[in-house]
Amino acid sequence: MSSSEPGQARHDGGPRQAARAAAAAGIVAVGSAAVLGELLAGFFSPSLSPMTAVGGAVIDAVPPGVKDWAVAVFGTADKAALLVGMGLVMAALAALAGILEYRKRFAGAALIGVFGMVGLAAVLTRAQASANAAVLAVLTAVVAVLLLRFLIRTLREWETQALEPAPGAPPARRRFLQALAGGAVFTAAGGLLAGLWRGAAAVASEARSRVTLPVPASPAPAIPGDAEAGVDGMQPLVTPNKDFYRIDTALTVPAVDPATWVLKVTGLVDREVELTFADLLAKPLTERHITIACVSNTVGGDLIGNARWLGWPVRELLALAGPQAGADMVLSKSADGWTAGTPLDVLSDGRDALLAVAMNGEPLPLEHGFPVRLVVPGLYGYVSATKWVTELKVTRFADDVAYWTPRGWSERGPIKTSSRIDVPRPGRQVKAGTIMFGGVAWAQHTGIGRVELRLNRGPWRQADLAQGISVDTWYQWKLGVELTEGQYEVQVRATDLAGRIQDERSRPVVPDGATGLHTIRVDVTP
Ligand SMILES: Nc1nc2c(c(=O)[nH]1)N[C@H]1C(S)=C(S)[C@@H](COP(=O)(O)O)O[C@H]1N2
Ligand SMILES: [Mo]
Repeated sequence: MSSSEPGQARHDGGPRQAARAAAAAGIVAVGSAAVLGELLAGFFSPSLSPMTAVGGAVIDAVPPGVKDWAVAVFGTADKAALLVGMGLVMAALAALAGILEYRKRFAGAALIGVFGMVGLAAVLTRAQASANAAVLAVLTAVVAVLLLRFLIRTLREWETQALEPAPGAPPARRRFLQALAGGAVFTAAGGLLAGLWRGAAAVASEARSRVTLPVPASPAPAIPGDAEAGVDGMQPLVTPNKDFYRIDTALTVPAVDPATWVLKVTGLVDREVELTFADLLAKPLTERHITIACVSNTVGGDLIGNARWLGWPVRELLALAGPQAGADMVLSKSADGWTAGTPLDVLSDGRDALLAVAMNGEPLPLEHGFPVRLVVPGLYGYVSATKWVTELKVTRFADDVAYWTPRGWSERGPIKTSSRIDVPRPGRQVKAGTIMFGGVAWAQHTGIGRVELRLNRGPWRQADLAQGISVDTWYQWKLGVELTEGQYEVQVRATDLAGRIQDERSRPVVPDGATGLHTIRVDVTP
């Protein structure tokens, strides 16, 4: 083996421009990793983007004078200029990391590590900081280090082979150049794609930040003082937007510009109607707490959330259009082509089915359907809660089929009455004495009348049921039970305000929602 330091090989027939090759390796490694991070953020949620987090932190850290200067020079392109500037700084650091790694193993990796930590700090200080965003930032840095290590190792092999040509050995030169070219193409193509997404998402986010929500004509009734059961460790009665479950088929979050958004009412109607976002905001809006749930929510699962929605009642829009005799379904279409089929009578029967523009006092988050979505009390999301909605086609179940129907899910999807134990948390050990159980129960649009708990299949005991915000929301409940050491199986069941007990038979989520009793095991220690 040659004992020469890699750096000395430069003039001996190895890669002549070793430092330049190492710098290129650094740029390609960091570029590929950063683009991968942006593409993953594009797929899952724009709020995870490491570049956005770092850019946001830079904006927050920069003195106001510099900000004013940037706006004066770049105008509305100031964000784009910031991203380009960040790209240049990253490229320079990446080149340096490449050269350092080439001179001394792990030196470049260490530099990337340091900047990965800075990036992670930026992610964690953001208002939307989440564990997933932190994971993505760390993943990006790890991928950058691995790629850099691989490229520099191959570069060194190239040199070694140039010094001591080994017949039959795979030419490292070719491998290095191929990997470099492949990474460069990925960075360029992926970067372009991520840039286009980001551009569209930026337009939508900008527009979202400029929306002024009107004061509701019919405000949400105040939450009753005794709607919270007051048990430690329960989920909040109103789910914060950032914790709200998200389900959709959208590979990338549709970025809809409210300036060009229109909602069309078509099909079996006397008059087709078109509504702009401005038209919608000018209507007398209704604000209500409504708990929506996914048909894929398993018994005890968390694909359910309660929010305060602001919107225009769908029945008023339908009344403008005038549905014709024979129509029994409204096929709502999303900007991304997804569809839901909702019974016309549910949308007309007076319940608060809304064309919602806001969630918990904010314009809809992009992931939750900005600028406009449907929210229908009492129906699972897949047959009612169309996000990024663009059309309501009045039609008949016999003539039109919604997205999930041919995929094995029922045409109709009323939410099934169900209940859940949230406290004590599963697997948590509890001490003998009075143990506080707590959870939620829901029977949207009917309301909950009673919640009961049973231990080890004994008699049902009635829990303390908190007041619901309305019959369209979930209800919290609690029950303190005196327990001695031992193992307990605890089950909950709800009865709706019409006196119907929830279906106790265990059935899967397909085709129209799971049934059965949420059952937990509790270990009581002395
Ligand atoms: N455009 C569109 N809207 C959609 C869906 C979808 O896949 N695409 N999924 C629906 C389903 S199955 C559910 S449960 C709810 C979830 O709404 P959320 O993501 O705001 O919680 O959205 C509904 N609206
Ligand atoms: Mo769903």
